[in-house]
Amino acid sequence: MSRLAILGGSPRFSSELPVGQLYFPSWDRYEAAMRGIFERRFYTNQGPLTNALEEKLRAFFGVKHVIVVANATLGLIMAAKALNLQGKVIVPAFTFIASVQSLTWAGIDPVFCDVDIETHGLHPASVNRLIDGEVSGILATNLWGGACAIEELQKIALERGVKLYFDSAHGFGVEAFGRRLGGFGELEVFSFHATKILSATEGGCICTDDDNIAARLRNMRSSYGAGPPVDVPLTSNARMSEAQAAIALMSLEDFETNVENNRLQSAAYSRTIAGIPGVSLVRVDAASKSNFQYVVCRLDEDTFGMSRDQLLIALKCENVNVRRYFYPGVHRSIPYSEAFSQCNTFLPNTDKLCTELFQLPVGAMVDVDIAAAIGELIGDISEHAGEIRGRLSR
Ligand code: T4K
Repeated sequence: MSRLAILGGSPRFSSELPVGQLYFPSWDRYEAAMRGIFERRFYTNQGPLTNALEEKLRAFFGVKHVIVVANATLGLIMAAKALNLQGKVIVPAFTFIASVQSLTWAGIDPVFCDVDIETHGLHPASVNRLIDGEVSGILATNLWGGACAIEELQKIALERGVKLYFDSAHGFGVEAFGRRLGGFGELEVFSFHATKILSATEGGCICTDDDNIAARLRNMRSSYGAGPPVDVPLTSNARMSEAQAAIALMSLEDFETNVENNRLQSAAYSRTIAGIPGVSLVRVDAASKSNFQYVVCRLDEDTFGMSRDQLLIALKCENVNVRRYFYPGVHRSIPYSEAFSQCNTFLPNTDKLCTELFQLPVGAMVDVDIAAAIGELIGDISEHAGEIRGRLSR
């Protein structure tokens, strides 16, 4: 075993290994796609590639409408407006800040709700308790290539007369409760950011079976309105360009291969991490099929011998760029920590997950051997926990 970098050895990896899918098609395929755009002289505003992508995604998701957008953050803002949400919306604080900020941009107050410690999605009984006369909606998240308690949330939304929609930024291609994500609730929003399993470099889409919601979204997306005109409160520019759509189409062609690579890497992590005391891989059991987009680990500080953040420093020295999604909880982030200070005390599962979880490299920049080597590296670090703690406290 070579000496750990944090203790004076050389880094185990010569270049930085990132978290995130980072799919790049071959140069030949990219060049051919860009040539087509140049030949047609058509960059953006619902060109042939964007329309082809929407068509293919409609079939993929099995939904009536797919509206591709510039990124999921804009998709979430438009979703809140298209659903005519007012007053307050229930949302987890254990999420990427964009979920919550979409509400703020739409003029809605977020009501933070704790998450289930297993699914990391909204805890249904807590949601039910928080609904009052001012709550008009629930924004639930499907994280890590898994799913939240979708069916229970649907039941609550129906009984209590509020609108349910999903931030499925991590959920492309995931199957749960007998179908592919995309068709649950009023609508679902997906991210096609470069770090996601379906990449448009930047991008996203909104799925819905509701004709009116779809028409409102299409009119909002294009600044000047598009498709049959409907009344919308505001328009925006959330158009996806032809270049983004070209990458997304290639990424869609390679989707199953990329999922399989993720699955094999996840299995390699699972094998090598299994025997290390204090570290465990988070399972996404609520999904019958995952996209394995994230390899999420939980660390028990007492058993492992050092904190999650100390482990991250040791891994960074080895050129392994591990991330703490999500940290801090959104309720502890500006502007919410000030305006919603009362929330600081009663989201125990959120606070626990924010201190215990970390994401390991997975995707196109990683292979099975690298995943196994990172798993073994975590084992080496655990064996030297005392020495590393001493080094970090100097
Ligand atoms: N809802 C949820 C639950 C989300 O997680 C997100 C986004 C959204 C909504 C909003 O979706 P978008 O509006 O973004 O479509 C990343 C992504 O920017 C963000 O999309 C994602 N979630 C969030 C969880 O993570 P960072 O700040 O961690 O990314 P960054 O730039 O640090 O990149 C990660 C690693 O990859 C680094 O090591 C650098 C490397 N990298 C990254 C890019 C983009 C590269 O080597 N090349 C690249 O091109 O936010």
